[in-house]
Amino acid sequence: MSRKTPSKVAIIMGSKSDYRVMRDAVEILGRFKIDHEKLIISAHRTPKEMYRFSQEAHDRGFAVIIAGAGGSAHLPGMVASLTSLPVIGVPVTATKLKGLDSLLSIVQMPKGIPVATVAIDNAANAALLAISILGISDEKLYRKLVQYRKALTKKVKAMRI
Ligand code: RP5
Repeated sequence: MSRKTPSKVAIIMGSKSDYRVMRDAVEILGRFKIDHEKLIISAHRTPKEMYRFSQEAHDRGFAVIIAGAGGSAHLPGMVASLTSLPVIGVPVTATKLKGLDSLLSIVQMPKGIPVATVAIDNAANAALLAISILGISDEKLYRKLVQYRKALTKKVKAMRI
């Protein structure tokens, strides 16, 4: 199926418990007025739903998928294996290994099936990366991102010790 330039972002996560981290992505996408959907999909506990979502994501108009999971975090990698849309993985702190388990699960993808992995619990960066991707074909959005970064620069320049 062919589509117009898609601009919707999917924010998926393995459990409701991941939302305390993933809400940062929701907040950033909201601030940039990016159309998005939040879904709970578990690689281990709802594998059939994960498969269906991944297969349908392109036709549903998603341009980027942000996937957060903790522990043995297979969700981002499995979704990336089932769709050619860009997948950004967010390692979530959920176990006694404090997110390192999740980080290594997400980042160590085999050659050919990439997942863009952000820092542990850094869902905000996942959203900003998604916005950078969308900004390639949306000049207005790109300019907004430039302004956002200018504000960060200003903030740091104003820092005093
Ligand atoms: C992972 O297990 C989820 O992504 C979550 O981070 C973790 C714990 O899930 P719950 O036991 O809170 O449902 O699959």
